[in-house]
Amino acid sequence: MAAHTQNQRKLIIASNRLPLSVKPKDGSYEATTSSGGLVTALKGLSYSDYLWLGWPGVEIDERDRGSVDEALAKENAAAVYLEENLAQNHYNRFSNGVLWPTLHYQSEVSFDNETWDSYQRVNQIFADRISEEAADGFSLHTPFPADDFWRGLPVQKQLLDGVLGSDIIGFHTDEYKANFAGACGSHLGAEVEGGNIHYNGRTIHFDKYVVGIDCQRFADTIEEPEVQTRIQELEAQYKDKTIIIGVDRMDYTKGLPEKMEGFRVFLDEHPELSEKVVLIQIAIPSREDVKKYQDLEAEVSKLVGQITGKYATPQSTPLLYIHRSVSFAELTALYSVSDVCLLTSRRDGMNLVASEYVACQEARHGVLVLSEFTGAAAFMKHGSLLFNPSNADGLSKALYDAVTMEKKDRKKMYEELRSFVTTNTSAKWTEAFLGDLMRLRE
Ligand code: ADQ
Repeated sequence: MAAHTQNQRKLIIASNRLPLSVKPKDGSYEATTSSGGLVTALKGLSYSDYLWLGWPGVEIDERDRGSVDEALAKENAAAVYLEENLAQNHYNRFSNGVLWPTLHYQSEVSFDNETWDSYQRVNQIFADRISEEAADGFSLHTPFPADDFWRGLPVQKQLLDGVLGSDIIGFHTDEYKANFAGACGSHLGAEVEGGNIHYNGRTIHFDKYVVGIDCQRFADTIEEPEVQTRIQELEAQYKDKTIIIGVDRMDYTKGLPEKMEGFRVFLDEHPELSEKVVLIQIAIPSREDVKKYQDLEAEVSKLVGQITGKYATPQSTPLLYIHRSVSFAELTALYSVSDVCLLTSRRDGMNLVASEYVACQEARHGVLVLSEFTGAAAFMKHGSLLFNPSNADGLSKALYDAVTMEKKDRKKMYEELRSFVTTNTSAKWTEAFLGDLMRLRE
């Protein structure tokens, strides 16, 4: 969500979690940057006069709030304080348990009135906090699903009605945009006309805003001496191997079990490659207190064990699994030395890892093997090998084609990807979205 204050040109950004974590330090508090797609997408923000509002991620005792406010103010941020139980019901149970799966085309959700009530209360607390705003915009970072998935949600009309309280609504792709417009028409009787939705006597602008990354940040990081040293170390260590990289939050939407199944089929079909390739899979811990995510972690660990158990030798393993966060320098070095990037999302609003990989491949022209169910596939289809992640044979084939692709074909496909990623940056996205927001206000 983004808004401009009525009297000033200050930009207000509101998201459930702040892009910062607060921790006690030396009797006071300190704020450090946290990770995720939204944080990355807004890294290129060219506005310096902004305030980011959100929940700090933990319950903060009333008497400590002054020092937390102080730590956050230094980072252009302010906390929306929530009691632990309310925050858990709102975030883990309704947002992660009902909304997130529905938006990612999953029909199995467990709805109950208590969590819905908490969700509404938290939204009211946020709304009160930014109530002086005149114009505001809503940007959806997930897919918006086809109606068969959306209409199953008992409170779908209330949610649509709430989102239509914005003046401008942004989506990643034409598909999500069309699904949303269709839902507003069918369920609320709203009238859709070009890029506008007419509802309750108001006109709401909605559009596709292509989200991107700050390519220069990656180019600059690659040039840093310690990253160059790390790149050389990795190249020496894996000089006889084709490196396949995967970077995903540990989330069922990212299709990690599907990736492991497909990789297993790939190795079963091409056992001669088991000592010639290595899949380095970084799975960033996410939503670890939600049971579904704990089960997922156990499932992925089991599959990793089965694959390495079958194919690792005392000298080499075709699979390296890293279930923790890695530094930005290390991430950049790994992207740079990899010949292939494998992304297997079952559904993904966009997927910025695809763009980050491309930004680090100026020299190597690596191949992007990309699930057709990512938003990114809508834009990067000509430069990547697309596949359906539920089809392990198809995944294996796409991976084999990537690993064995000729240099000249790699270069040709890379040029396509590069042109998309360098044109559609995060700066361009914020300018387009905020530019429209400002035009509407005026
Ligand atoms: P995410 O689901 O979080 O984002 P994604 O777009 O892949 O997914 O972005 C993940 C981000 O986390 C990347 O920028 C990546 O570099 C970063 N990251 C990876 N490893 C990290 C680490 N160790 N430490 C810190 N950061 C790390 C949601 C939607 C996506 C949509 C984005 C943006 O689910 O579909 O593309 O928002 O709109």
